Amino acid sequence: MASDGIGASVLRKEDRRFLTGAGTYTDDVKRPNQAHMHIVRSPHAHARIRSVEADAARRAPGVLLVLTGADLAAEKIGNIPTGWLIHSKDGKPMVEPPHPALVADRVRHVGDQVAIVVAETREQAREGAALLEVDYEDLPAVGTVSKAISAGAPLVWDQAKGNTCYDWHVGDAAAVQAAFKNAHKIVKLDFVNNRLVPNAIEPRAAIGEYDRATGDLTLTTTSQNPHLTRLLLAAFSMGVPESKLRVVAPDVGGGFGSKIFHYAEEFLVLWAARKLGRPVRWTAQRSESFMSDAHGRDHVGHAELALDKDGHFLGLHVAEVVNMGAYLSTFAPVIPTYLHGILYAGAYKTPAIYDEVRAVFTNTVPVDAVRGAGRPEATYVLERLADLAARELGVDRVEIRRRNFIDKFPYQTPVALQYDSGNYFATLDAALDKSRWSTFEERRAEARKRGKLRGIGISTYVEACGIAPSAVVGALGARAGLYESANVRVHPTGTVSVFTGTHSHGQGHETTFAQLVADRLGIGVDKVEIVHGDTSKIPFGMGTYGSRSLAVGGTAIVNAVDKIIAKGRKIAAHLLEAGEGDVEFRDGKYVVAGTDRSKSFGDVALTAYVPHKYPAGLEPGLEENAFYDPKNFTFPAGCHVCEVEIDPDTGVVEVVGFTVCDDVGTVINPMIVAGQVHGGVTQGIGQALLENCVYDPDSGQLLSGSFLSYTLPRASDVPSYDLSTRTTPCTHNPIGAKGVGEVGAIGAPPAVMNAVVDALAHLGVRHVEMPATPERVWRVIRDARKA
Ligand code: MCN
Repeated sequence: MASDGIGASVLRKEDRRFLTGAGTYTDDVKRPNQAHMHIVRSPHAHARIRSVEADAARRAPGVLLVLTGADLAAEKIGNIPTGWLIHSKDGKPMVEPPHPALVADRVRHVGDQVAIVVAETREQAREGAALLEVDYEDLPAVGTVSKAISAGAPLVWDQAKGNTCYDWHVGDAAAVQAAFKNAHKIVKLDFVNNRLVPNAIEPRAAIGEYDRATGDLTLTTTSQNPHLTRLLLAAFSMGVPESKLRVVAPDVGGGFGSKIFHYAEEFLVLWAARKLGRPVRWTAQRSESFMSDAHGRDHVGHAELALDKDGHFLGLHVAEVVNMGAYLSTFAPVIPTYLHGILYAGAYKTPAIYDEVRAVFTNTVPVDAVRGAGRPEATYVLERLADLAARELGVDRVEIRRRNFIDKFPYQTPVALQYDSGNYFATLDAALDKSRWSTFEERRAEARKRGKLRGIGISTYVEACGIAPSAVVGALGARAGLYESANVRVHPTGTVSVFTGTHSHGQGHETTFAQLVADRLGIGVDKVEIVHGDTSKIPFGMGTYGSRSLAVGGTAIVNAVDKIIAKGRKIAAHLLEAGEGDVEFRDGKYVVAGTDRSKSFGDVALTAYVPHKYPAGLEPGLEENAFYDPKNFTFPAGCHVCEVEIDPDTGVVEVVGFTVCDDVGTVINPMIVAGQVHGGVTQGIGQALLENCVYDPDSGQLLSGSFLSYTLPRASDVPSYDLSTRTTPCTHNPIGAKGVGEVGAIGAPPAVMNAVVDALAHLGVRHVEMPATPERVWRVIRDARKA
């Protein structure tokens, strides 16, 4: 292993610019003659637009352009499309309502875009917008899932009866019914998976530019997925070939899923720029982010687990209603279906599983992927059920998991997935050991002396990430392929530029991908540059989401590097006057087997570009492309153990210990992997204890529309984590890597909630809903004591 190759905690190359304030985020990009866009957003959750009076706004100082939904409709500009088609149980396609970039007739959530005002300055755009008069006729609204399915609920879309978008299922209903008939015990759980606002540090921003001479359009945007954005703009709204449209996602300050999607604002800045012949920019205010970034989670459901007398899981039935919001965001339909229902096997050999998912429209911001996306929701239900089953059967919580663990691989689950590798016992044992699980009761007793209720919780999760292969997802409704691309360009001096279709917005690809290449080529990490986020430079790529970048994008890179090595072998063999088959490539050198005759990678690179002594018939140059379509998902897994202390007088839950042992396959950079888990666990603790996006059920008003009412975890809310890994390599990619970007957010919430319930179990508490805020916990304790 090179000292900075695979397995080394190389410091992040990108941090030099980030830590010195030299990063270039979209809002840092300034253009000569730029104009500023302000978006007029609906203050109503549901209203008919009677009229828009724009004359005063148009006459306001500095205002250059005002455009409304009527202008959009007049130009017959296409709607924002959805990337996945789900079919209901009865085979019917989901209801797919139009999603215009500006609304002309009926607004459907607070924050819906009604008009844009473009002016010389940001302030003038805002002041001009204040003069725009929109006459709304308020309509009855639906603010929550429960309201959406209630009898006589107003309809968000007339064509979606009962507000239903689709009614999907996975698994075998009859097998589950049979399992329940033979059960010794059935454990039941009503659950809510609380709605989250993604809240990346950098708000969304976009700059549109139009070159009148060439007709070229450039969009600079906060995207996790620049090629997808280009494709959707070219095909649906801008009406230009891809060659005329460049999308650049420069440094992006976090996304957590919310920047995968194509948003209206990306079209609006381009549209306005083309009309004005000037660059047009927009950056969201934080309050705008709350009402326009896609949200996450938001499930309400009921689950039942059937067990035999020894605690073996026999069957699982889950029925849930999930929120789509007012429109279908880019990947919304797939999140609570193929990224959710198929996760209900978890780490267990449950032979029969059936999940029913009814997706509903509400007058709220669209709901789509947020870190974990569908998988935390399933893991939460399953891991809460495992704990409840243990308690109700009188079996130890750890023992019930061991008894049900999948122990042979590959393993075919009853809900479509085939796990390729894993060792759930190894991560469990390590986490138990490191968390000092066996001596917990001493700590509980000590805490009680201080008046604190201490609890410990466990979750043993499995994740499916790097969603694949394209043909399979295509059959399931994906309207895109899920491969990844790489271009590897070796320069004459032997340095390397790698162009990847993935996008890094905090994950450290510039370092880990460089390690991957450096390791393979036997050169230093400093010799490798990673380029991403610019459609004019890189081959068509699918971006970053679903913890796919290393397993899918990294494999494309490895495959391209292997082509480089193979071509280099021909050049080296010629230089060494040896047969190609006799030349080995190791530690950065081509060596004639069994001799000390060799040529360095640098010598070969130079020869490729100065081909004076060169194999006949071989092209000069050293540059290769690869597109990689994975054969399967990867299946990270692991064990999270959380310890909490609750103050019974205030209901405040303090996380006092958090231990994680994950299996993410071969680890490229342990420090970066730890950082990923760290961030994910913190978001998981946030979901469990603090974060809750609340809409008023009747008015559809966003009640938690700022950081005054929406709580993100801060450093003081979390302890130091004990993080470790145990490795079973992925069997179907050459790196052996599984994803890590979301594991923390998946494993953590049930570990925290199981700890909270454990702390309160002696009071007869069976379940506490997320987020376990002080008020909620205080009420639970009060009610339990009364009872
Ligand atoms: N890695 C590694 N060894 C492994 C697995 C991964 O060294 N066995 C490294 C990778 O090379 C990469 C990082 O860990 O540098 C994360 O890799 P991966 O699991 O492939 O995830 P992605 O790079 O595809 O990132 C997506 C994932 C998702 S889906 C969300 S949401 C998320 C996350 O990453 N959003 C993030 N982590 C985030 N981190 C930051 N800082 N900001 C976000 O918005």
